[in-house]
Formats: sequence, C-alpha cells, structure tokens
Amino acid sequence: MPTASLAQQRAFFETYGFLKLPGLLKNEIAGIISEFEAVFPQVGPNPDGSKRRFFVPFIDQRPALCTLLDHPGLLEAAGNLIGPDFNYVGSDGNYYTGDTGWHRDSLYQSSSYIKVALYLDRVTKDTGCLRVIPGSHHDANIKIFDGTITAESEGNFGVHGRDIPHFPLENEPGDVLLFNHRVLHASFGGSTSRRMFTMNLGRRAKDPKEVDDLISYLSYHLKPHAPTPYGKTMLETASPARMVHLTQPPQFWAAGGEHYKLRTAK
Ligand SMILES: O=C(O)CCC(=O)C(=O)O
Repeated sequence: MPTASLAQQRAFFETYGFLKLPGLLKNEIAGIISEFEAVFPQVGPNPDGSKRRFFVPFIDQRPALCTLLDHPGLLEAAGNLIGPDFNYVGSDGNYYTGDTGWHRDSLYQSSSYIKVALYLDRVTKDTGCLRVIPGSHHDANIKIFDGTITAESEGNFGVHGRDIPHFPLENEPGDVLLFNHRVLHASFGGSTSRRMFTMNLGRRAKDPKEVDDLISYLSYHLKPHAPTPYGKTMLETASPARMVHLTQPPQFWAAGGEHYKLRTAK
C-alpha cells in the first residue's frame, strides 16, 4: 500500500477521526516496552489480573519515555494534525483487563484533543484491539452516535457492544494509533494483561474559547490524577524544543478551580 502524504493523513483523520501509522516506532519498540515495564512496579501488584492497573502521568516517569515528545516521526504526525506547537496534556500507562465499553474521552467543540496510543502486544479485533466508530467525532454525529445510548447497546439496540458496527484498529507492536477524543471507541476480548499507553495532546490555545477548553481539560482530566501538570523527569530532561509542548498547561493550571463540566457539542 502506498504511504499516505501528510495532507492525505490529515484529510483522513479529519474525515474519520483516527489514523494508524504502521511501524512508526518499530525500531524503538523493544526499548519502549522495557521502559513501560520499569514503571509498573510502582503501581503495585494485581496478580490475578482482575482489574485495570494504570499510572498517570505515565511517560513522565522515565527519561527514555519522555523522549517520545522529541521523536521526529511522532512530532511530524501529531503536528500535522493539530499544529507543530501542540500542548502535551498528560499520559496514562495501562495493564487493561477484559473489555472496555464504548465511550468518548472528551467532547471539546474545538475538536482539537487527540490521543496517541501504543499497544505493546499484537492485538486483533477479538483480542482487545482498539475499535472506533469512524466519523463519530463530527458535531452532527455526536448526537446520532450518542455515547450513553451506545454504551448501553444491549438495552437500546438488543446488540452486545462487541457487535456494534465499527472499524478495528488491529495492531502490531511499533504501530502508532492517533484518534480524536470525540471518536467513540472501545475494545473487546482483550486478555487480563493488555499493555498499552497513551499520550494526550491538544492544539495550542490561541483564542479565549480554546483557553477556556484548556482550563477545563486540565481541571477535569489531569488534576484528579496529578499534583502538577508534568512529572519532574519530564521537565528536567526537556530541551528547548520539547518545552514548546510544555509551556501552556502550567500557565493555566491554577485557573478553573473546580472541574468544569464535560463540554458537549450541543
Ligand atoms: O484499549 C482499550 O481497552 C481502551 C483504550 C481507551 O479507551 C483509551 O485509551 O481511551
């Protein structure tokens, strides 16, 4: 298959709300996996795999994982979608267990919050790969593909979540997935120790509405999990180029106070 140009990647992402970049991190993935494992002893044991284990902020814990924010291929791919001066707004590392029901991650109208997701094991449609409903991020489709109704698909449609029409983003370690927070997504059939981590990125806030969204994002999504916008290691190892992605969230960290209500597209 021919490689898509950056303009084609952006057009695809804007239309469908997701993008898969096969093998973008294939040379780095062995090192990434050992760094991932190095964070998890801090989380504590869960020997029977009965519940999700996660760690926030994740990449901030290890100098080598922090360098993902310096990776030319990742910077190019994300910068192409949301601008080269995007904000890094947190990350989570996970040992998922079982299914993840249909949901959206946020609903900001600026449509500018995205996730970069790395699955560290081979996952397929029925073994826990990310499933997305293409185009469900568009304003008109937020209503049509209602998140609450889809989450309760058995009652509302008489259909198990695993049978909701979707696109499966089957994945080999080293592939990189990007998706808009507003896209409905889920996974089914995963093992009790499915390793993945994500980085959240947002368009740099350039007008009052985007600043308002950023304040809301920080209050609602980051503050409940982290005492400061970034881990010590992230800041201590940052080059001036990386700092471009780390300046805005600290500026607005103190604003907002209470959680803003999750923005809807109404
Ligand atoms: O892999 C999964 O089970 C779900 C991942 C997810 O929902 C997310 O990262 O937002």
